[in-house]
Amino acid sequence: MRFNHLFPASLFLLSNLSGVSLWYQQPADRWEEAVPLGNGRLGAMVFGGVEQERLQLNEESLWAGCPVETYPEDFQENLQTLQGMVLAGKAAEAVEFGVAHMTKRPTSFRSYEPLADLNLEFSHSGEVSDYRRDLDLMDGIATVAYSVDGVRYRREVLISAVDDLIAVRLSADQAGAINLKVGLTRAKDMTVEAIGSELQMDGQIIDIAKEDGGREPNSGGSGPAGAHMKFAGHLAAKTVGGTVRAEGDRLLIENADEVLLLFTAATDYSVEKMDFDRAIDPRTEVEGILEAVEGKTWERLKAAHLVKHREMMGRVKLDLGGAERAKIATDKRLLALQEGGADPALIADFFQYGRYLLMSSSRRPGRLPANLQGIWNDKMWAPWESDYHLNINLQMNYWPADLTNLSETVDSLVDWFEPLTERGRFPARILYGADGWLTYHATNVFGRVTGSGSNEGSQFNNGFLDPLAGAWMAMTLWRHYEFTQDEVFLKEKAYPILKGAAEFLLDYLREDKDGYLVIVPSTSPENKFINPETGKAIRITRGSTYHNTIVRVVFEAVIDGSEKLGLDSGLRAELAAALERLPPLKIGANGTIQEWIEDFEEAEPKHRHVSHLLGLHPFATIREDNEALFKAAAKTLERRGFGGDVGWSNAWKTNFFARLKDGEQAHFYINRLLQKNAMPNLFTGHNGRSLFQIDGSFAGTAGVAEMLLQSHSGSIHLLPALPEAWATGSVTGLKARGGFVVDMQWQDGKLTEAVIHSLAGKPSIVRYEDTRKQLDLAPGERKTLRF
Ligand code: FUC
Repeated sequence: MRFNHLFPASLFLLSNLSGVSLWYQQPADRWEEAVPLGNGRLGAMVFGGVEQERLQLNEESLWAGCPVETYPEDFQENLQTLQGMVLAGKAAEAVEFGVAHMTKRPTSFRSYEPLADLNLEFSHSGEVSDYRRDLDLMDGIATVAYSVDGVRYRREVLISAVDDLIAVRLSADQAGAINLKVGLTRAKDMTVEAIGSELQMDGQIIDIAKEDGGREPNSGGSGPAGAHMKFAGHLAAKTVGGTVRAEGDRLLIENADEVLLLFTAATDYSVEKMDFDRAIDPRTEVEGILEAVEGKTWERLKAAHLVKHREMMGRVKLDLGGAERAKIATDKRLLALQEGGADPALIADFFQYGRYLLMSSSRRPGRLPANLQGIWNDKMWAPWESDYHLNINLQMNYWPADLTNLSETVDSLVDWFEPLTERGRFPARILYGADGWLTYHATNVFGRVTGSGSNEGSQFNNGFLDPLAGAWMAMTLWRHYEFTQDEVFLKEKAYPILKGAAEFLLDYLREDKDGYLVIVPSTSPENKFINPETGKAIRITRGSTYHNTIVRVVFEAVIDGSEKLGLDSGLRAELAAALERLPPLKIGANGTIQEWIEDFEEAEPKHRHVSHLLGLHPFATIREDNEALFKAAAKTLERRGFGGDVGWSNAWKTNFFARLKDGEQAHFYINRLLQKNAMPNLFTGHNGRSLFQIDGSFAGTAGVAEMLLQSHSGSIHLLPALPEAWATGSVTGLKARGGFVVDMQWQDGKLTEAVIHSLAGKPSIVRYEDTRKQLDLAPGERKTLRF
């Protein structure tokens, strides 16, 4: 088939100029060129091929494996031995001991899997012209349009959160022109039956042991073989004109004027049980969803979807200038940026795309958080299992949630996190003899709460050395409360979870030789220092700055929460006393914030993690009013540089520099993220532009917001880090802590007007440059400030 790439300007005018979209003049060749859709539970990547359309599908809970916990024998006794070694400075022996005695197979778990592919095979011949595919972010609709043999064809795809299904609508400008075959395929574990105008798919994941030829990328093992999660899907085709009938395991549609395909899927997973549950019949679930839309037309489904989608996406509008570049295809704009051109409007689109991705991967009807790839994964064994990583990645996923006015995306996180913390009480008691709960750095839908890693070394060094990862994650709930001021959420969700985290930490702290309370053994994700005695790189120590910061912010939050709720005065006093005894943040001989309690040299000075600056971002223990720490933080970032250009790390640095009020450096890093890490569909990679991870998108979006508005230091700081490149612009709908929504306009680098809308009636101080204004608004009241 010949392909005419030219796209006439007249067709561009028909496209949606007022919205924000990704658009292309050719179909996707690779997955990283396809565009994502999602409703929080179902996901699809739309390729937009002319003869072969592929919709790569996901369902959020479809994981291989089953619940597996690994409790190393005699852990508590061995922990005491290990603590003794670390406190006595015998780091090398401690690691050897830990890996040998405090690990257990299977060290890891299986992967999040793709659901299926929905394949549409069209019988076209002749030259294709006027091709265009786009993803309208404001509408949540992917559209493919092209002409063949004088007929203009149009394909629209949406995933409705209202009706919980995928809808594909095919139309043409001539009657009877639509001919195609519709099929559902999967690499394994699924059968498909075509009956009349419907396709029924039934699945049962069969995990195969390595010795029987199964795949095992984790050398420490990933859990037992067996018949695990079940799933089902159903597709119904309706046509206007023409015919539809079953042919083999596909549907054959002939001479239709219009086609509507409705698809939904379900598994037998239960988030309450954190397991599959044979009492759930996925087929029944699917039938229920499709019965509820019986008789609904495309127009009705689309209208309901648009109302909901536009309401959420439309809460924030961002204009950084340069909107005329929207007439250039997204991949070409990205290339131009990667070659050094400026495109502030592409940064604004990337910002909106991050919001779009978050609401598409973490929202009801979904009950699970956005995983390492959001919800989109085409690999039977995804990198890092596409899991929930709690030593930076899952935290990042929720940085933009409240800030960019998508607070309800946190609900799906809490649906999963709350039962996870309940499961985490057992290892706290059994492994540490402690109250409260814990989770380590990598977990999954089965609620893994014991250490994991690809092998014993990783299980110990990344996993068992970091039982504080969950406590860090819990601070996401505290921030959600700070933004929403939702007292019921505080009382019922955030406070009890944080209290459990604090109880664990309190029991786990030990006194060191200097009289400080420290976590021991301790680590700084996933960096090593040079052991001064052996000259070798090692991770284990006591009281890393990372752990000290987590302990501090969790204790402060629980003290604050308990005061607000009038609860737990005894615990509050204990936490306050412990806070006094935590090690202070230290500045090392080279002027940087010390990553470890001793002034060790980093094994990798440019390491992607910058966990010793947790106090700069996302927390606020390193603030402007402490000039020495602020300067040392800047020096730390200078020394770290952009390291290996890991996507999420470049995105984090945008946030760090925004907090340092350094708009130019923040701008450098958000550009660098797009230049070094963005793929044609604006997903970002872990290794340069490959190895997709969603966290770069989410942290990048949060970073843009932090450049425009900050509220972590007791004030609402307007335009704290505006770069020269965004001299004139506007934003509406960003949120600030204390229950505020903020709109701003600025010109030639100066704020001209801000509207502060109070939702909760809390007092606040509004800050711009050196001016500070006290605001006392009633709930629902708004005030316009002119500058
Ligand atoms: C953390 C990071 C890696 C990667 C992984 C999923 O462990 O150190 O770079 O992002 O998570």
